Amino acid sequence: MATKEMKKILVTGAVGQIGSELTMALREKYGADNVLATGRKSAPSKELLESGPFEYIDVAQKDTVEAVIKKYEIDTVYHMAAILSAVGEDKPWLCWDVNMNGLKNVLDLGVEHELTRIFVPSSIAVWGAGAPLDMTPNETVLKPSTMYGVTKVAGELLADYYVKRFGLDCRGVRYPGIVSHETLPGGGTTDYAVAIYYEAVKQAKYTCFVREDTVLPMMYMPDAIKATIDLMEAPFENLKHWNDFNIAAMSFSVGELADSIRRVMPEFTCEYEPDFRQAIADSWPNSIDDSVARAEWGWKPAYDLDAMTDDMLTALGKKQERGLLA
Ligand code: AKB
Repeated sequence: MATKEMKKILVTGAVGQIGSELTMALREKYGADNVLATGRKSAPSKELLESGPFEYIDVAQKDTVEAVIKKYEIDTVYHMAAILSAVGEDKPWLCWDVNMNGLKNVLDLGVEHELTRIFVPSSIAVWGAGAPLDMTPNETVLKPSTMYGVTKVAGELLADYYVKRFGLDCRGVRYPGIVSHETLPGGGTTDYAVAIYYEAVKQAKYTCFVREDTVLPMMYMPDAIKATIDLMEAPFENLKHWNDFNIAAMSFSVGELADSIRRVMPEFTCEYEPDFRQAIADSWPNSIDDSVARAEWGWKPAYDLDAMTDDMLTALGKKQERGLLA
């Protein structure tokens, strides 16, 4: 029987880039049987499937989410299911449906089932025209140009509203681009910062879809997982913000990223063929000020660019040796 102390966790979007590694970290921390991984369509990895429970749900269909909340006596949700920026421009109404109606369903179920806590992720996509590009502060103009950004601003405001109006405990961070080697990202603008490592290991060359001088805030997955769990563990009374924490780790241009790879692989070459994602990248900040997260719940990243590059190339090199890089 689940108690308030014994967390029973639901991860939506558990097959995705962050969700898949977050699920494994949560299973390690809270016990595999206490962490339900869910996805909509994509097949889960063998690791995800064999290490604990898995169910298919569609966050935009409230009854499918409610069914697993009841079945597994869920008290905590990490709501990672989302359509990202590039796919969101191709399918804006799907993006609205999944990101907004999906979030509202989860928040409503949080109130109806008196859930203990919900994680509501946001993104650097909340910014657009009028926000400072360098060291963008927590509090500033939020005028995104993408549908993804619109849903992330509205999502932050909606979740804050549920805290104030219904006393629901929800929290979230504004993720920068996340770099990782377990699960590929799908449909984001910052995906180039992952693809470049895969292509470096596979063929020592990469054609990037944004310009060489494009600078964006980025973070290595272990730091993203730590930020997520640390914020969820923070005492509520310490928080003055809830769903809109800036978190930063590093900022670099694609040229600097390629140089970091060349430190280890001098033969690596990178070419540039910018597409529609350049305009999205240009609308986002170069770097962000995360002093609010540092002050309220002790956020501090561990990885910089070269430490991340060393780890990524080692991990992907091992995958290559085992024939796991297609
Ligand atoms: C995207 O590029 O859409 C995401 C994000 C920054 O939220 N990675």
